[in-house]
Amino acid sequence: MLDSELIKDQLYDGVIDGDEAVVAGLTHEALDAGLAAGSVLYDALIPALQEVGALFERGEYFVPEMLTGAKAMKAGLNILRPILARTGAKPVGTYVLLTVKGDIHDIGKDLVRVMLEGSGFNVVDLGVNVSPETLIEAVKEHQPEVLGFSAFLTTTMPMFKVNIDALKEAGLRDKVRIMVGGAPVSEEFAVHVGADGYAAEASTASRIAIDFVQNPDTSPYLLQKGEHAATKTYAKIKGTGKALKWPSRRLPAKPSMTSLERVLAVLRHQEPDRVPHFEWVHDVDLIKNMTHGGGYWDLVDLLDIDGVMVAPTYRKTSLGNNIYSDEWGAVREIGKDNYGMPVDAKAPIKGYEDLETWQPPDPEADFRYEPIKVAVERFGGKRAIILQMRDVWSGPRDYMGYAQLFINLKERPALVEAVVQKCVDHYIRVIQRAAEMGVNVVFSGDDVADNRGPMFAPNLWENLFLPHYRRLTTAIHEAGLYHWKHSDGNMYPLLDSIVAAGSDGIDPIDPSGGMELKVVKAKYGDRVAIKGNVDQTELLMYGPPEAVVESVKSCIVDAGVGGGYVCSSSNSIHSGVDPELYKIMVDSIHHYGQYPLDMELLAPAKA
Ligand code: B1M
Repeated sequence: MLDSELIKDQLYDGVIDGDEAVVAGLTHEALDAGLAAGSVLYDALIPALQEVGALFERGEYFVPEMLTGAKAMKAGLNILRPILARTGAKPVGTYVLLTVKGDIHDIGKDLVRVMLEGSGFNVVDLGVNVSPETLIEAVKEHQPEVLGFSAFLTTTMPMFKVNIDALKEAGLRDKVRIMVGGAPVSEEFAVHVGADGYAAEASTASRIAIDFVQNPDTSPYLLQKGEHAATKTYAKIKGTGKALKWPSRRLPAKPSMTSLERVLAVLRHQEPDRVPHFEWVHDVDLIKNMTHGGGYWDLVDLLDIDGVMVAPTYRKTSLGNNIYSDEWGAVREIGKDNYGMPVDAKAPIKGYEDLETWQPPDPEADFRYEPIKVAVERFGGKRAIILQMRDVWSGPRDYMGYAQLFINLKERPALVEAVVQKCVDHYIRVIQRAAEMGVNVVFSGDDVADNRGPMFAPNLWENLFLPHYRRLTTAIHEAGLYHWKHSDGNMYPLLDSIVAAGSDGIDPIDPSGGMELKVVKAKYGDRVAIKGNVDQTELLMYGPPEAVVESVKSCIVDAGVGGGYVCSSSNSIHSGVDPELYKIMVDSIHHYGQYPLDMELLAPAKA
């Protein structure tokens, strides 16, 4: 008979390694060897998953390791569950979890779910974009001890309070503990909305939830309302009421460069006549509002935006109810911000067998290039025409499913690479054709990092993704174009390789990820152009206007000296951005960004 301690040690290691088959096999062995199901769970599986969470918190594990660890743990738990049920063991408690209405980010919530399940909770996951009405129904039906709300956007964080008010109105608020979390959420905000708990990480979230159930009155994590002085207003600031004063130095009647020359000068690390401006994405309704019903290209003219984004066409087939399928085989649901979010369960690539039939759309189809033709006719030779593409990450994310991609990175990296290969082959051909039509720059928006850093281990970047990334940048240069790389989050660990791979520009030097323009400028400014980073998570939403002006000035001081810099938001002009504040940002760039830079003018305003 096997030593029971040895089996438990091996089970523990199996979860740490994320090895589902090993954990399932050892769980059977442990039971056959006479170990109690409870002992297997509480002495091996639960401590192992807690260690996986701790490794993630310490930055030693990434999302793939966390998801495969949870999957392995679940393989053991599924075997134990019927036995535990027979012996009368009950779940730690019931936990209803959701991402709030208007928000479709799910992976952070999913990690919270796996940690809760691993800690013995019965989790009812309501998914993303969940309305208060659905929440109330679920609370009535499942009577959870704890409710968890995730929000990942400043615009959706107020839904915490809307949900809590709805619970109050339904007479349910006092029956549950409420926890909140998500990248932009803070403990202070949790207090502000009247939640009971907040956690920055998934593993802490599950520890607090256990505490809520076991020590409902004395939990040390219970937020002490009133003890945390709220320093932020969390309310829309309407501005200070004072009219903004622009510097007395007059704008030249006629700029000495075209927008195209300006952007190209930046890409060659030279000083243009003034700091250019363009954005990766503008919200459709904001465009309509600013142009009185016009489109993106009207906005470009209205604000004198230097770079024009244009994407190839991929046809959609409507499936009704805001759901459509696209030419890549993905099924998408249109939500807030008009984002066509892939429905992961319908992702076209589930396994190697799908690779034989799954093909990217035909890059030779002429209709794909219609928007490019029109953009070149309207703006060619005057403004920089920027082809909006992807590079190595978003393809597998959308065609395998986000969570499944992370799992595949650990379990089937060759499958992921095959998808990357096919996507990049397609992009290269599209880029070649677009180059022939007069495009100037390729801009690839592919988010591989969050606030902590890259979402997967560095060796995967080096060995799996980077070779294809290099293939892409080489093809872009061979087509006579420049490449601008966009990724959210803390990109510091990847920048050396991205710059070495030949990218010509970096965007948006994300301040939420702790990145600083002046640091990137000092280290890479002689090799790449830099774009960013006026904060869109609060400043461009709430102001005040004077702070927007000051932020533009400080960005120009940090990154604009000597040229090589495009001033823009720190992500996109999304639906929460105030059009007036965006206009003030653009006007500030025009007024303060003229070369030679006037450092006196750019000095911070006296308080
Ligand atoms: Co979006 N996005 N996004 N995005 N995206 C963020 C969140 C953003 C911070 C990027 C940035 O500005 N740097 C920004 C929000 C800024 C803000 O408002 N404060 C943003 C934006 C602006 C947008 C769009 C508006 C962009 C646009 O279209 N113009 C749009 C909005 C769509 C919508 O929801 N309506 C959008 C779209 C998308 C994609 C669809 C492309 C994709 C989501 C895919 C998906 O989720 N299936 C996406 C992604 C991937 C991101 C980033 C890059 C990464 C998010 C992620 O998966 N992180 C993100 C950048 C960033 O975070 N810096 C960004 C990995 C995950 C493991 O971490 O989510 O932090 P995280 O979860 C952690 C903790 O927060 C915590 O535990 C988890 C594990 O430890 N936690 C909890 C989470 N929930 C918790 C609950 C708890 C307790 C802890 O208690 C209940």
